[in-house]
Amino acid sequence: MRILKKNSWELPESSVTPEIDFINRRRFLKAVGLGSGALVGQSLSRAATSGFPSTANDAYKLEGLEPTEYDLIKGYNNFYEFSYDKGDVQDLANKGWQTEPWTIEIGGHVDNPVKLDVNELIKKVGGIEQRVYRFRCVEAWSMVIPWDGFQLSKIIDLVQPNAKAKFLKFTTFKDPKSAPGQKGGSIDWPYVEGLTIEEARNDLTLLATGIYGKPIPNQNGAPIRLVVPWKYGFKSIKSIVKIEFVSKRPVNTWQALQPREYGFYANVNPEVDHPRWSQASERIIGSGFFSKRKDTLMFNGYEEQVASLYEGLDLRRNF
Ligand SMILES: Nc1nc2c(c(=O)[nH]1)N[C@H]1C(S)=C(S)[C@@H](COP(=O)(O)O)O[C@H]1N2
Ligand SMILES: [Mo]
Repeated sequence: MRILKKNSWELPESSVTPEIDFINRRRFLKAVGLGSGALVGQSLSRAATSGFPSTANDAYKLEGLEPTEYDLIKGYNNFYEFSYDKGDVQDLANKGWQTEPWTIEIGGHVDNPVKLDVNELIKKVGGIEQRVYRFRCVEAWSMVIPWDGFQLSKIIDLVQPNAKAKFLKFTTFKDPKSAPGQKGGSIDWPYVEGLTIEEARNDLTLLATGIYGKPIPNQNGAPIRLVVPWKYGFKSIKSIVKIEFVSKRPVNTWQALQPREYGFYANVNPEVDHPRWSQASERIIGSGFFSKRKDTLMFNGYEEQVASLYEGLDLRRNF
C-alpha cells in the first residue's frame, strides 16, 4: 500500500490506490456525520445571509446533470488554510473561525474604492441568484454545484476601474489562530489568485455567497468566494478579504508553489496533461465506491462562452 504524503496536493486523485480511496471514503463519511455522529446537528455558518432566498437563473442550468449531494459538497474540501486532508476541513473550519461579520476591501486602479461588510456589498450589487455550474479540480475529480451569488462584473461596475487596471488580484484572510494550516506548510500565506480583467468581466465569473440556496458553509469559503467554472478549482479562491485592480499579472499561490505544474491560466483542458497525470478524464464525486469517470470537456464545457478570451494564445505554453 502506498503511503499518503502530507502534501496531498501533489497526489492526483486519479493515481491513488483503491486502499487510499477507501480511507478517503471513510474520512468523508465521518466528515458528513455518517461515521461518528460528531457533527450531527451542527448549525450552518451565519455568514452573509443577505439575499436569501435566491431565485434560479435559468440561463445557467445544466440539462441532464444531477447536482452533487449537498453533504459531499460540504464534506470533501480543499482548503489548505485548515488541512491538506479533504475530510478534516469541515470539522476544523467550524471550530471557532468567525466568518460573520466580514469586511471586504476592493481597490487599486479604480475610481470608487470600497471597504464594506459583505452583506452590504450584496445589497449594493442588487442581491444574489442561483446558478448550477460544473466544477473540476486539477486533481481530476469533479462535482456539479448549485451556487448562489452574483456576477463579478457587478463589482467592476461598482468600483469603476481605470485604464491602468489589467488584472484582478484576490486575497484570502490570514489568521493562523483560527486556521491551523496557516501555522506552517509550504504555502506562503495568505492564498492569492488572479484573473485578467476580461476574464473577470465574463458573464460566467461569479462571487458565491451560498450553495443549494443556503449561506455558504465555512469549509466552502464563507462568506464570499470566487467561482470560475471553466478553470481548475484552485483558481476559485475562498474567503476573500481583498480584491485589487492591478496593472501587473499577479503570481497565484499554486504557481508560486510549483511553477512547472501550475500556471496563471489553469483553464480546464483535456488535451494538456498535468506533468504527472492525465487531464483527459475525471472522477465523478458521489458516483459510488468504484467511482465512475467521464471525459473532461474543453474549458470544462464552457468553450462557447470563453474560447474567444484566449484567441491566439498557445494553451500548451499558457497552461
Ligand atoms: N483560500 C483558498 N481557496 C481555495 C483553496 C484553498 O486551499 N484556499 N483550494 C482551492 C481548490 S484546490 C479547490 S479544488 C477548491 C475547492 O472548493 P470546495 O472545497 O468548495 O469544493 O477551492 C479552491 N480555493
Ligand atoms: Mo483543486
